[in-house]
Amino acid sequence: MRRVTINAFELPFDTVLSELDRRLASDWTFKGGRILGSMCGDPHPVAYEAYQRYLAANIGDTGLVPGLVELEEEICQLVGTWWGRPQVSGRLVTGGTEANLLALWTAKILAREGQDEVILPESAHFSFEKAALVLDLKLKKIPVDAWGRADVEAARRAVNQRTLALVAIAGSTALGAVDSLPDWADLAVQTGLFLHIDASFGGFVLPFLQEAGFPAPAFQWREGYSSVTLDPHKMGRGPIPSGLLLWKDQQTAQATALAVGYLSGGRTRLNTVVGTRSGASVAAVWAVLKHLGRQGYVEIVRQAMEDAHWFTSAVAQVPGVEPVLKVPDLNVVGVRPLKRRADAVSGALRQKGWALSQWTDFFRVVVMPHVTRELLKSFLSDLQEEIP
Ligand code: 0PR
Repeated sequence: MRRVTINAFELPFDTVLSELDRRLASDWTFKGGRILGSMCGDPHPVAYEAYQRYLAANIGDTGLVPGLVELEEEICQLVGTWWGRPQVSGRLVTGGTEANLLALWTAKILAREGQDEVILPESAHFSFEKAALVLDLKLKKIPVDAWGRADVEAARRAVNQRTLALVAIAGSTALGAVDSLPDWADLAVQTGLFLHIDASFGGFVLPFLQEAGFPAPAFQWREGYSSVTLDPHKMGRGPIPSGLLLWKDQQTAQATALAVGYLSGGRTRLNTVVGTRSGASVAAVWAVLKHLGRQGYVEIVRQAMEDAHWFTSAVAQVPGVEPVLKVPDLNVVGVRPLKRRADAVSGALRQKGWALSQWTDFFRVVVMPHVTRELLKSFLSDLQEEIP
């Protein structure tokens, strides 16, 4: 067993850091680039810097950090503007899981007695399973089409007296598929139901696609949207942890608020799941947004989409595999081996130094900024060797 000590001075500062480096040396990092299956990536250098500076700040104690509170508001307003609704209210949270939980919690508070079913696509992330367990809700899953997009008509048929909320996905976990958001918005308006959009992945891609020269599925905030999840720690180049929940307005955002009287700034209302929250994440996300600006994200998205399309066509040329979608909506590419099991192929590729994520009959390559064209070429040659 490893020896645990209570003597804080046992290892000198430098030694403990080099020991840390030694212990973690064989962990995978984004810097090496060979993590192909992750929706996270290396944060922008300005995020590293900002995060370190404000590591000790707790934005959960709002009275202590009015500056950070203002930055959080600016983050929400800026991202809301990119989504076509600057008047949103939002919170920077730990990621998509917490944001989705917070969204469904909001829906539950606003619901009538007896409403406890959430209608969502079968492509939804497993965070909704957790949210349903925590909030004691039932999930009603509807099928997706050949493009991985939810069948909104099936959702319409599934609505009944018990329906509490609708969830649509803008960038599915497996294939980056974007549901037909205008149809979901119409359904929400017609039924008066709470509609949450999970744009954890697509949130920092969709607003920039058109300018980057790619067809953009409709995403702009419409009447009917109640909340949207977007994760800076996925395509936003923010630090881990950073997720974002945007509510349509201040009133909706207040549904989960709890009055807390004893904190140093006086009586305040806190509407997040967690109490102590990372001020460093807020500072770092603000810094990345301000540094990259709209144009910076357009360039990131242009590169990622060019490489994703190039990779999709290249996979189509490799005998024995096929891209799951002929044209991906976003920079996520599913690769289906035709004669071997997907997990066997991804396992063999892992031996060659590539980290992938796999589903039953395909594996996923997420073309994050650290996944360069050179790297994809080298991956393809290993894939070709593996698929004779
Ligand atoms: N919604 C969608 C559509 C997601 O894809 C994810 C995570 C979430 C919500 C939950 O977000 P958090 O993980 O931030 O709570 N999707 C990634 C996935 O399952 C999570 C991930 C990221 C896994 C990086 C591994 C990894 O290396 O692929």
